[in-house]
Amino acid sequence: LMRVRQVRSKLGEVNTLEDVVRLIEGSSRVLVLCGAGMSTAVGIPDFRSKGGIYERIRQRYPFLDDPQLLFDIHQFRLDPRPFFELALELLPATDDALRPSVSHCFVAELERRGKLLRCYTQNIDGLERRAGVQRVVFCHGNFDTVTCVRCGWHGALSDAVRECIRAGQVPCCERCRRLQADDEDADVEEVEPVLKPDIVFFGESLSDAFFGQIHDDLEATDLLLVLGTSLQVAPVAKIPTSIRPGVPQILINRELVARARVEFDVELLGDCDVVVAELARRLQWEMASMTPASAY
Ligand code: CNA
Repeated sequence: LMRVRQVRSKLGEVNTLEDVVRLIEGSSRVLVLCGAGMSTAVGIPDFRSKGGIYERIRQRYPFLDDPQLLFDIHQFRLDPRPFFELALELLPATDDALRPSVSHCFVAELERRGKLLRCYTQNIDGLERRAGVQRVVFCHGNFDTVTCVRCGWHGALSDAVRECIRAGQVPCCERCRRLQADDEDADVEEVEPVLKPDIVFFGESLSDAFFGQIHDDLEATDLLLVLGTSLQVAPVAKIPTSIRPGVPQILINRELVARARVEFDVELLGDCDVVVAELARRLQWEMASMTPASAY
């Protein structure tokens, strides 16, 4: 059952799904730009949809002017507790409970077929990697590692740290703790040695991986596929307007993306898993995981 809700196109009103199929067939350097909408089907809420994380923040902290403040680095330094209270909802499970979505698998399939130039993800759930995508740039970092805000110690997110966050506590740097315990003159007024997950907060710079790669990729790509993002967060949001003119741009999202709508050649509106499953069917790609979770 086809549930693409709306198809708009600068390439012509008819057969736009076929246009996209032909563009994918003819492309060898697809740049995928994706966001939280890729993972909602597997149970991770996005930021801005109804029932999403921003709505939960508004309910939980009605006195906050802006839900974004929970992910603001200055706010985090002042008080990291609200972030960690919410991190539970963004923290990927340790086990295999969290499976990549059909859309993640579609990106992996693009790569397997030698068509993926790069996947730029704003997501921090790491599901691209779990789906097997290797040519991925985590623009906003991810939860794999943590850094001590006081001493700069950097390491993997251990099970102990994960447990601590799951228990609703603020994880602290053991190294700093030991030094503090040994040093009787320690200044108790010093910054708390909080372990901050290496995700990019508002007010922080994007990963080096992003800046090291994006310029070349903007030049090299021959097709842009934007999946499950409201394109509200710069500089990632500027990718569609920074690509060479003439490179086709496709949006696959539940809703139109207001700020960039004039940029897209085709807008396939609907659940991204449903849309990419239909594309895969028309491309005659046999893929193991091509049944949208919502179909069950
Ligand atoms: P957003 O602003 O919440 O936008 C998500 C977009 O996806 C919206 O336009 C939705 O309509 C759309 N959408 C939601 N579900 C689907 C679906 N099943 N199919 C198609 N479209 C859908 O989130 P963005 O990614 O644009 O914002 C960037 C932030 C969100 C990044 O910095 C992320 O780190 C952050 N984030 C990440 C995760 C994650 O890692 N899974 C979860 C929540 C937030």
